[in-house]
Amino acid sequence: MSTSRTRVGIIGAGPAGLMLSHLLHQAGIDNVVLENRSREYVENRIRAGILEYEVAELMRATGLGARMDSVGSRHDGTNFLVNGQLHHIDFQKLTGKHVMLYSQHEVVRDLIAARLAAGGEMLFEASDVAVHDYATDKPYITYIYEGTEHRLDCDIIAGCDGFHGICRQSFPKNMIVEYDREYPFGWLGILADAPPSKDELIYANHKNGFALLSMRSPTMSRLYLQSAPDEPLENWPDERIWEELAIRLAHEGFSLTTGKIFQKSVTAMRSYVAEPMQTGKLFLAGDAAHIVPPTGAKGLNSAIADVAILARAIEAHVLKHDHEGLENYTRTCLRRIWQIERFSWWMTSMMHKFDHHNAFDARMQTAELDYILNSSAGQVTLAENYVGLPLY
Ligand code: RFL
Ligand code: PHB
Repeated sequence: MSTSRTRVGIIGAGPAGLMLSHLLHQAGIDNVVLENRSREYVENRIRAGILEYEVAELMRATGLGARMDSVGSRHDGTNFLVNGQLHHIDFQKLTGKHVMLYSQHEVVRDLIAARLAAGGEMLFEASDVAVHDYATDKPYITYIYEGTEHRLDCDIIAGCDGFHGICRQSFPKNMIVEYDREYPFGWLGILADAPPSKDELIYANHKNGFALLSMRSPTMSRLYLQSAPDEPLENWPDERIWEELAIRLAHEGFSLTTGKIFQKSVTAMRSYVAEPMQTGKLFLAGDAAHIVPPTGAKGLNSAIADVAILARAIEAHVLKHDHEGLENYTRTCLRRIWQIERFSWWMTSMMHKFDHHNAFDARMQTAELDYILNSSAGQVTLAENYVGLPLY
């Protein structure tokens, strides 16, 4: 077995692991990223699209703003469609902030490019990754790379390995308390070669179910339909998808631009939080510790927020021997995470069709939307959460 050493061993090259690596490098703290998939795979994995205001600012402040500001687009507001009536929420007017539309896989590409340019060590296709002795001051990670077994000694291990990763599962038995909610629906998502039918997103509450119009570029649309959580894709030939989107998104003056669908997938929806997010020298960040339904566009953003907090805490620990940030890591993250969980659950509850709703429940949903979209206090609540709560 070959042995090497670094300060921080990072497991997972998603947005959380890569951003942590980038932030630590900028603070002068060496680190190694271990990822079990290939670089090509992670760079092409289609997921989120919206960056909160402060996440976009963090990208800019750490030298990652150039492509985001040229290829991405700034959204000063968004739309809610209820009962065929469009309501515009003006983030800029309500909060002085905006969001950026920029694909998660582009963020991942930018981060990988920045780490490579800085000579960062990232090992893709590392298998059998396992964490050891994290309850001591000498934790280490073992893995197999190019057929050889390796051992990486470090001071701290960051578990950024997503919901199905090994780090959370490596916590001592019965230590983690899990908070979980599964929703009785999923989202059928498509990517299509079709110019976006609107300049900003449309979140639609329709009697047939939720729909979302989003986009990736001036020639590419990203659209979603509420479906069963395990909806078979065979039920949805392209024509049926376009027909249903046209029904759910219909309103005065709107016409849906269609085009060739080149990607189709179904994602089940859940809310999940694991407490605590740390044990000894092992720290979880991003989807490894929590999941939100995508209705609030928060998954990627909360992963970045965790590692911004973790990087600061590691920096204070390593450079100033100030251990408070690391000791309080779970508490600091979870306060923000629970706010995000609440917002994502609330947006999901307000915008979807629930089959178990009776006539009263349905009226409650309509009344809530009426209040939120028409009262200035309601609009501020929505906008403030959507553009993102402060990172720290
Ligand atoms: P990631 O992105 O899952 O990255 C974890 C990385 O760890 C690797 N890994 C391992 N590496 C080594 N050894 C192991 N044993 C490993 N096990 C796993 C994985 O290969 C991966 O590279 O987690 P991270 O960094 O915390 O980032 C979180 C975000 O990716 C996630 O919250 C969002 O993408 C969620 N999400 C969405 N969020 C939004 O805000 N808006 C969206 O529209 C949106 N759409 C989505 C989504 C998540 C999806 N998933 C999970 C299937 C659409 C989908 C389909
Ligand atoms: C997306 O563009 O994929 C997207 C945007 C907003 C959401 C979820 C997904 O709330």
